[in-house]
Amino acid sequence: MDYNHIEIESKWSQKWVKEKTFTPNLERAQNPYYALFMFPYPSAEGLHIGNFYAFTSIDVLAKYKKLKGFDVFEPMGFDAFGIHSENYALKIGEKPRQMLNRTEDNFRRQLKDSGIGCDWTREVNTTYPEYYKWNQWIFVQLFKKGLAFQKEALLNWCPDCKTVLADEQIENGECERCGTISEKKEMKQWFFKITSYAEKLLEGLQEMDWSEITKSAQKNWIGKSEGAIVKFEISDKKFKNKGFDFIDVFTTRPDTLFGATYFVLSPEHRFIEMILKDKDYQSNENYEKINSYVSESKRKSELERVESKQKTGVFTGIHVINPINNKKIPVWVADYVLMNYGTGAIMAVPAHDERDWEFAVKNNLPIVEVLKGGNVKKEAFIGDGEHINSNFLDGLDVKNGIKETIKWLEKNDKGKETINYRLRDWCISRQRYWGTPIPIIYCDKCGIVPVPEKDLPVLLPELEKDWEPAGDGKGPLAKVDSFINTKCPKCGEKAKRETDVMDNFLDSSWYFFRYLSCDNNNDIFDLNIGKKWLPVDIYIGGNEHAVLHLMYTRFITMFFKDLNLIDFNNPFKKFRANGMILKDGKKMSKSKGNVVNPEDYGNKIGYDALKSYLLFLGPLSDDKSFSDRGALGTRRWIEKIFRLEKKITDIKEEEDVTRIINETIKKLENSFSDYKYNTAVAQLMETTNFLNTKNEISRKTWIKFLALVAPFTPALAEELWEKSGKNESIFKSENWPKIENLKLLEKFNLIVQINGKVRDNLMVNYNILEQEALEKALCSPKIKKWVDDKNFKKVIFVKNKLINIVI
Ligand code: ANZ
Ligand code: ZN
Repeated sequence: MDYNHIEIESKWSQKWVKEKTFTPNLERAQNPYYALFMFPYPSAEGLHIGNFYAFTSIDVLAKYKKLKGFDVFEPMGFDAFGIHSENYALKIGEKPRQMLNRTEDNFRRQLKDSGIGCDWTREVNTTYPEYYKWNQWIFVQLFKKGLAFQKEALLNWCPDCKTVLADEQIENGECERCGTISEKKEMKQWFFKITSYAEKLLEGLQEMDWSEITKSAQKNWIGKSEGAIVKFEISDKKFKNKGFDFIDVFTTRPDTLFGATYFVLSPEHRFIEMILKDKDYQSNENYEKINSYVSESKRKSELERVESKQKTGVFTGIHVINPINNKKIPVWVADYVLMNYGTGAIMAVPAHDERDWEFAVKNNLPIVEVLKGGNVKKEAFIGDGEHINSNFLDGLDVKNGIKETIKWLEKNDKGKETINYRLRDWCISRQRYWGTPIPIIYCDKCGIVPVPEKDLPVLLPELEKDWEPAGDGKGPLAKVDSFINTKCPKCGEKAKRETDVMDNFLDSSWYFFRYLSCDNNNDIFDLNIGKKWLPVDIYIGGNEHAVLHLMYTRFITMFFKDLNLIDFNNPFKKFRANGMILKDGKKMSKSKGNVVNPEDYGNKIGYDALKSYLLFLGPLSDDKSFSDRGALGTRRWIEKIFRLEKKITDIKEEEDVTRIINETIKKLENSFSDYKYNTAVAQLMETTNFLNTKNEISRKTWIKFLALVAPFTPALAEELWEKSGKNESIFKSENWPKIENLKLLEKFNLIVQINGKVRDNLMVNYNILEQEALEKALCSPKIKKWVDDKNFKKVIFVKNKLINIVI
């Protein structure tokens, strides 16, 4: 009776799909539990082991909850629009739709084969009009509330992908997708005003039961800074009254204002743009220097500018007035000041800011100490201390200095208290083909008009050719006359459609709502079903999505709440970030040839073995190293379970067996609640070995044991469950075993005597048997002093009380 994983696993995976074992009744469910994994980009031929691990981590929990009597919903879909899919289609020279038909089939087949318990009746696909209609609906709602808007912006541009990238899509100055160094380009784009939710997004983090690393990544990304805006008047008459009487700076340290000895503008600052165009300035001796410096720094990436050890910059020849002491200070341009933070201008306080100090020393600018405590001739002093050289601030510490300065600024109309966020608005426009068309119409008479809801969806036309990005800053739809030309919904005159498509991070920001009502054509989702099932109970996925996807889902969820669709702000009650799967300690990559393809292992050792091996590798959040040897070990464990079946007889369950089953139940429940699946699998292996030492196993034990292994090795468990005479799936009713004879879990203090004299106390299991008690006693150092393994005459054992060794 060899264990044939191919036969058993394919039998059960087909049966589960056919019998809809994992399809809950969403309307009638009594005990809803929504288990969600991040739906995949089908932008490869098949499943990646990293995704597969995250899916498995959700699935094992879902199956456990099902055995505990929950109505579990574990949906699956495809995040198939967007740059990932389009780039893959470009790479293999196929049209996206055609490519996806194949890859999606393959993903689906692999997931079904692997026995992941998805509800296959409610698949969602973001490229279907039934779905993206609602992306457009969301866009229109945001537009109506002033939260979708257009602006000219300096954007990150990937010259290789030929598209605009969001800040989050740039890693170390490079396009996250293709690794090309991103550039800056000025373009008109659509944005979502996520910044108006900045405070709410930050505050919400506090009560969220999410992985700490994810929460802290979000916190940093939002980047709240408290400080002040300070207004500096331009002192040179020539350059005043050109829209720039004052230039604002953002500072977190208004208390250092007396130490502000120079002023710095970012090269992209509008004031610089203005003076470079000014006739008067063009004759200024500094014009050439400034002009070439500005164009030079445009070529640098933001990261280069921030991290560069050599702080460069040039003097403009212009001055501003420090409002607190009316001193004239020089205005410089330097690219260590970024345009997209604060106001793009700073007051430089070299005595107390490291960057300013370096810059001042290099350029011979004055350094004025305004806080006691350091030696500002040697380095910037950034600690707290007593203010000096600061008039009415003298003697105050930093906190009070800030308070008093803000009071002064506000009273004298020279500035005000401000909070600044690092978070930027979400650029939603993509100059690409493979995405949701932005539902906007431009009319010469009426201006910008959103497509009326009744006319949604705006269909993405099927393009036979010229769907590739052209690199001219416009999307391929700009060449499709039948798409562009339309009528204005307001006045009926000829009008033109927007030709950009949306960032697919919108698609994935709300898909878990749609799973609940994927057939509903009237509403984005059914509110009653939503009420019952949301928020999602558990969400697992990679932490690389901490500031992209997971931030956007929170934003859109908050927006839904403001639309009164739901009454919560946090979409996921729990989120856990999973670690990476490495191969033999190294990152997997095609070039190294060490990529683990789940399907290969499914075929070789079976999916039950593969999944339980992945879980056995370590706690959910850790990075783990996959090895073929280890995977084979798990396979042998499964065979061992399969062989145990021979031992089943009609005996009564023995007490030591009840005890170990109880311990297993407890261990497993704990490991499910703290996502340490590895300890669960280890315990199950131990239990298996224990049962293997027995000549007979009772039916009762067997039934309990099968339920315990079922979340980890579902096909094997079903097969043995059926063999034991059950005719309904193990997952169909509440089969999770209960702890019996609670006393068996308790421990007590066993007194250990030598010749009737107490020599030790040992905490042992209640109802411990004589043999085990003796073994334990003989291991104790205190007892070893008196006896070794053999030199005793007899043993007196009083159950649950004492053991007396006579020597
Ligand atoms: C004067 C000052 C004195 C500053 C001092 C710091 C220390 P966080 O905390 O990150 O918000 N800053 C403002 N805008 C900037 C920009 N666009 N590019 C580069 N630097 C900029 O940092 C706020 C501080 O960073 C601000 O406070 C400003 O320098 C600088 F002893 O103003 B501070
Ligand atoms: Zn019109």
